[in-house]
Amino acid sequence: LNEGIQLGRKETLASMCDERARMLQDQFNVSMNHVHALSILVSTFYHGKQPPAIDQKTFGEYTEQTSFERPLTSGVAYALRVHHYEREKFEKEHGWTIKKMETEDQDQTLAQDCDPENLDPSPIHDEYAPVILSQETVSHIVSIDMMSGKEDRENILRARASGKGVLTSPFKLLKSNHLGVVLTFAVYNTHLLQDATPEQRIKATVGYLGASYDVPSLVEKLLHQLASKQTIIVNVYDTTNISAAIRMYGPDEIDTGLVKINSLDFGDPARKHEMHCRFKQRP
Ligand code: WA2
Repeated sequence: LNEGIQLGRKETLASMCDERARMLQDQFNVSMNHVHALSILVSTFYHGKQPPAIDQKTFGEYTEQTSFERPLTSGVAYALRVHHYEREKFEKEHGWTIKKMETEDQDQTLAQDCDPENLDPSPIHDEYAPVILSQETVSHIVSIDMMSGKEDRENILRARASGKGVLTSPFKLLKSNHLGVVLTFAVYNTHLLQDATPEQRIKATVGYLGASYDVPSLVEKLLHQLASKQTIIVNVYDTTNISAAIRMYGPDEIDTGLVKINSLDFGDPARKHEMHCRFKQRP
């Protein structure tokens, strides 16, 4: 009889975890597809028209009104590829300088609220990726060079060489107290064939469309829609480096016996994620 109860508990936990993992993965996939579509929108209406047929006002309104299409995201933005020889002209045209991203170890009191007005100009590099269009929710990143942040830079380089949507490891997003991830799609100036080489892709790159995911608050919102928060504890991990998993959501894991592990597919084969589910109480 006891064995039967144990088996029932195990099955209950497994089905609850499967359901949550599937929901999270599906919602992530849906928003990834819409971010991809946004990168085509920018390609068509910003780069495909002379002068561009999208400005900040249009992009801001469009992305705000379609935000329901991108569950789990906290905002989307577009960063333009600017070579150093174009910098002066670019800055004059936009009326602002390209800014360096504020990092953790820098003095926060000098740049309170990450107001771009208080940030330092980006030091000289071959190229930059300043944000020129943003959803209102992430307007604080406008004018910041996304290549000046380690995680954002790695994503940009990987996105443009691959032509695929790519994800960062979890890191503390600007103006957020939680760990989040950024999804990036490169925008190209020509129609590239499916089998274009990385070199052809890099050469044709004109910008980067990105979305930020504030994982803890957005996963919380998702799981809240389901009852049973009282029954099970859910954790989400980035397990790309199996010996140093990063907890993205949920409390410190304590051993309560039974645990169900589901792998999550967030669409970037270079990153691995898992959901761990446990009962709150022992039987
Ligand atoms: N978006 C929002 N908050 C952030 C962030 C980011 N990156 N990086 C750090 N905090 C415009 O890949 C291009 C968005 C980067 C895209």
